[in-house]
Order: sequence, then structure tokens, then C-alpha cells
Amino acid sequence: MNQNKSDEQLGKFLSLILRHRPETIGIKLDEHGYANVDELLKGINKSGRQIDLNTLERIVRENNKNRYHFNEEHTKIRANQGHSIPVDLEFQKVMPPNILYHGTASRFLGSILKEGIKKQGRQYVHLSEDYETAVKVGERHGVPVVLVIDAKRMAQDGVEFYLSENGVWMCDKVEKKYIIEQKKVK
Ligand code: HQG
Repeated sequence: MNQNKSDEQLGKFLSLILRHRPETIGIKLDEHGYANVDELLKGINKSGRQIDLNTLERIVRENNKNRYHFNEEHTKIRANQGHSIPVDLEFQKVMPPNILYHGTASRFLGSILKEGIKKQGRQYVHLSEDYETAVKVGERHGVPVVLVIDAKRMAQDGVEFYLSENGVWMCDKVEKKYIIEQKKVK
């Protein structure tokens, strides 16, 4: 479903708070990445934006990538993945599919082919099961290139993989030897 502009902007702000900078509105996340919903709403309203519980519920429900998760009582909320701050999202180790994709920009290729794929600012390297998603991720950074990753061999070699609630695959690093193909997006 397409979100209205104001929900979309609030959603972006929510990502900033829940993944990167909760201190922006003077709150802290717990060790598992959860914010207290009351504190979150008060903090956002104090920052000059307007949000109530209904709006937050709608943003979570309609989010195109299912980015956020409430606890059962809806008293706490966290982002499903994408953090730069150290939180323990309680991911379980999962066997990956044989192939995973990483979308990036052509300008990063030289460095990636030298150093492998690094997590940069985030907690993990992000990978996807489908090519189209990787194209979209890459487009955020420039001319997209999709790297095909030999996830099966990585797992055989002992690399751990995790899967977020919203279907994003993650690992600590992808060494260059596991990049089996570069696909230029047409
Ligand atoms: C690149 C979005 C040079 C890497 C997406 C990427 C994703 C290197 C950029 C999630 C490198 C980091 C994450 C190296 C990696 N040299 N560049 N050695 N290793 N890079 O945004 O994967 O919409 O931190 O290829 O859907 O683009 O926010 O990671 O281009 O799931 O929910 O460094 O963010 O989700 O960029 O995106 P990012 P990402 P949301």
C-alpha cells in the first residue's frame, strides 16, 4: 500500500530513532533494540512532529518493507534490521539458500573486489534472496550492480547467516572469493 507523505516522513524519522540515533529525541533503546512506545511518542511530539498511537500503528502496519515490530502488548517497538547501534536482536543462525544477492553501486565495485563486502556503518552486511530487491538496494547508492554470492559455500566454510523478520539476510562479512558474478542492471 502507498503511504501518504506525512506517514512516509514519520517512517523515515522512526528508522533514524530505532536504528541509529534514539538520542535525537532523548530516549534509549533496551538491549534488544526496543523503545518504550509512550516515550517514543512523547519524544517525537516534543521534536516538533506530530504522532499519536493510531498513526504509529498505521505506519507499522502499512510499511512497505515491514521494517518495525511491536511486542505483543504493543508497549514496545523496534526495527527488524538495519541498525548501526549495537543491539541484540536475538537472531537465530539459519542455513541460507545456495545463492544470495547483494545490491551495490558500480562506484564501490573496485573497493569491494579488493576488500570483500564489509558491513560499513551497520551491524551486518545485508543480502537478499531475490535479484529485484538487490537492484533496489543498489539504486539507493548510484548506478546499481548486483553481486551474486555463493552463500552455500560460505555456510560450509562456517560463516553464520541470520534472517530478519522482514526477510533480510545478514552476515558479518562477505570475503571476495565468495562473489561469483557481477550483474550489470539493464
Ligand atoms: C558498500 C536498506 C566499498 C555496500 C536496504 C553498500 C538494505 C562497500 C554500502 C539495508 C564495501 C553500505 C542495507 C567495500 C560494502 N568498499 N563499499 N569494501 N563493502 N560496501 O546502506 O546494503 O530501506 O549501509 O555495497 O534495503 O546498501 O533502510 O547498506 O552499498 O536492506 O530498510 O557500502 O538498508 O533497508 O550501505 O543497505 P548501507 P546496504 P531500508
